[in-house]
Amino acid sequence: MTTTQESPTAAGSGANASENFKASASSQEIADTPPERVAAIVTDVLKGVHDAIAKHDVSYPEFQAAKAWLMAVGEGGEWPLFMDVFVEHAVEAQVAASQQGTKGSILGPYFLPDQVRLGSTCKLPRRDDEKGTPLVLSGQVRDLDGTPLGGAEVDIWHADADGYYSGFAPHVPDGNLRGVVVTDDEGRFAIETVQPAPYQIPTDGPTGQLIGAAGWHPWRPAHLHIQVRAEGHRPITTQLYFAGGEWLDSDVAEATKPELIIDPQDDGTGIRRSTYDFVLESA
Ligand code: MBD
Ligand code: FE
Repeated sequence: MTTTQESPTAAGSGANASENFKASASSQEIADTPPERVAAIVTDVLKGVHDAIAKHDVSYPEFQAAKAWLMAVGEGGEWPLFMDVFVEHAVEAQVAASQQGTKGSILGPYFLPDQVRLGSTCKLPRRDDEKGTPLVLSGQVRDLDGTPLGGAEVDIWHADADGYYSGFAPHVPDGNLRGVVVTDDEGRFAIETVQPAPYQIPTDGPTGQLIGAAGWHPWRPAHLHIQVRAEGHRPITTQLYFAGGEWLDSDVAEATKPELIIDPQDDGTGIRRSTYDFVLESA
């Protein structure tokens, strides 16, 4: 078979993010939702399911196929992947409605806490033979009123030039292309890394099988994940995308926003450079 890029296996690309989610669940905010609200939300979710069954005259074999698929998602550890690809953008839109400053985007399943802390001008950890076009992202973190935020944390993680994430794809060393960059006194940072590739949902796992069965495509455009944190300020979780990049207009996770597209330019030495400033709201 000749394809420009091999389809990643679910295990190889790290679709199984369940263990990471469970391990980080203590640091994540898990709601203690009152019964009336649980009832109200779940009633509407179930009504959506019941309505779809009636509308499409769903058969018993289709109902059993759905159960088998749901079991496979759990057994394959793909609930974080499925939820973040197909549901998280709707939650993020609710949060975004009340957040000023830099636009947010979804966290996704591949964030890892406690990565190496780096100075304001830095190079992300990478392999000696790391593939990919050099990329430098620089900018400033500021308050809504323009005050530079020194000592802010720019937590960045992204896929490599083949679309794989460290910590999830077994062949990529831990910590690769991840770091917590601390801004200087003027809130500035300059991060050297490599251009990531688009991300393909693994086609052999249940999420990929659903995508195939529905005739959709399994791609996210190339992106950098970034979470910016500063004392006394509301953190922002976002992603940056690349102008002209493939899948920008049809992200399977529906997580792109026009304000989050950068357009790095070659500086004449083969390094692509872009600036992006992050603006945080006071907490
Ligand atoms: C990703 O890399 C990602 O960012 C999201 C949101 C879902 C799946 C893979
Ligand atoms: Fe991602």
